[in-house]
Amino acid sequence: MTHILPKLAYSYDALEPHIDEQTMKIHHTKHHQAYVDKLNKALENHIDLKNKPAEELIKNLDSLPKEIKIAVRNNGGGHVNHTFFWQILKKDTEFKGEIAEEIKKEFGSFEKFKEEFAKGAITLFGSGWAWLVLDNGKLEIIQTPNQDSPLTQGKIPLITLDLWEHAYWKKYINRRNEYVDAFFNVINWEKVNQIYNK
Ligand code: MN3
Repeated sequence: MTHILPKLAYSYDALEPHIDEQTMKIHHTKHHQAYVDKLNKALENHIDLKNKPAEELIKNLDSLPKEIKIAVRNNGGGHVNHTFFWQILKKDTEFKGEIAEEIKKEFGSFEKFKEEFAKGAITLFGSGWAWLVLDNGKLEIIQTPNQDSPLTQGKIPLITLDLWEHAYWKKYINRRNEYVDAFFNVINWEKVNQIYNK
């Protein structure tokens, strides 16, 4: 099995004006593609690992041979994180369903949740991701550096935001806070609710 770049379920301009077309296109066809290519390269001589889904590799990083662990952590992580990120993006879906109820219960209100998530995203030092995850059934906002995935920590991702500069510099320059604000307009709540219910 060779890992391949997943197709997006929408066009590159579907998230405008919040995430611009050119950023989406480069992010998907160049950045994400590069993680896929490097993951395949790392697994080239590991026939036993080639057929495993990337999520499995990331969940079990510690069991990987030493010589490819870092490459899989970075590039397998990059592949898995981006694949997940694309799925939870859609413009103008409604905040509702079981996940909305759970968020209101855990954080007090949607506004409070936004505040907490934005704080997690803005305070991340350097490149990485902000996440809403399920940790033993409890909602939690966390950060991961680089391309590290919550899957490695046994947590289940529900929402994520790519905070590498390549995800926003074209439109937002150094204004990460504006990018984070805009993100709340493109969370695909239908999808997040589906994942939560699974
Ligand atoms: Mn990225």
